[in-house]
Amino acid sequence: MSFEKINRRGLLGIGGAALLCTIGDKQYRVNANTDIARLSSKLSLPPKVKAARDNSALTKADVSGNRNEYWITAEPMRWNIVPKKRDQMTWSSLKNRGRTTINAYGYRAWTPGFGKPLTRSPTVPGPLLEATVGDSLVVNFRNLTPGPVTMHPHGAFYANEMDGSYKGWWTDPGGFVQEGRTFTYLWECPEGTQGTWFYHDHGPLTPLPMYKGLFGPLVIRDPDETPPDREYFLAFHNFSPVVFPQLRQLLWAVNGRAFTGNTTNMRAKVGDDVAIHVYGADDDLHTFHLHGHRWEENGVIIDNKTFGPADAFRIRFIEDNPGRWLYHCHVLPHLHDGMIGWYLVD
Ligand SMILES: [Cu+2]
Repeated sequence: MSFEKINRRGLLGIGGAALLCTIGDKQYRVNANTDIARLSSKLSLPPKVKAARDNSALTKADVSGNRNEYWITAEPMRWNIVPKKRDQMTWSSLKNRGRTTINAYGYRAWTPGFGKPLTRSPTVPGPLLEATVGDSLVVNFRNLTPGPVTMHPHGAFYANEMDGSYKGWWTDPGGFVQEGRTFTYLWECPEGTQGTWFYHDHGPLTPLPMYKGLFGPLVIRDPDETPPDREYFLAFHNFSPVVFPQLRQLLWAVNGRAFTGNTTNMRAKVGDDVAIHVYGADDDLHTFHLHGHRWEENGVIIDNKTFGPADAFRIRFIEDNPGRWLYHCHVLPHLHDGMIGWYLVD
């Protein structure tokens, strides 16, 4: 068995090129007809993955501080990007844009021991993972999708084997979680890890599962900071016809939905201490622009912030301006094709 068979360039090139995405210095091809189950069956198992038992048994001694434990699945699902079928701002029907329900992937949180799901279906983005400086995040991850996928965190501290990344021959079991298997990740949150982060798939099929919806917010809180009155997490990303054959056009999304009334409605009252966490979960540059408001960054007052892939940040302000406001990406085609939402202040 030749390890060279796992060459991802060859793997994702099957079926003809439609999209080239670059990770590091390599380009990968993805298209709408890419069959993940079929592709996965061609993958050879890296030796450490083959040798591993079903689970990495974490002992209590491994875990420092408070144990913040999660049970998370990755699952295939049907997902409607425009469930209201309308753009509320223009009150126009979006029927002319074609079908908006796709075969996506989502992460979903469960009660301890994978007892019961906490939401009716998986979601894009996945559930919020939360910790405070000093805590450990213990994430029991079960893969219910047809190909190997993982969870890889940004920001937290983790040992090499808890990276959740595919590394070819050197891949650890957490970097190649096969269908039906469970892996327990331990991610620590020592001083210096506080902030707004996110997590996403980083398995051998990268970037396909991430395009399909496998990402979600992660926050590590500073215990010395007063919690805000209102808090929102916004992922900026897209759904491409290159990955979803159901779509007629590329749709730009916030938290898995496109257009006002479909994307997250943020709400606050005058006087509230508001925190908005934003992260980029696709390949593009975006901006976060909020009407009627401004905030400080490095001593400069701004109302629009540019961010790129995997950038994450938080803005915070005391609400002083009631009304119906828009937030959106200021890259105009993104704005036009869905990357916009409401911020409603009483
Ligand atoms: Cu944008």
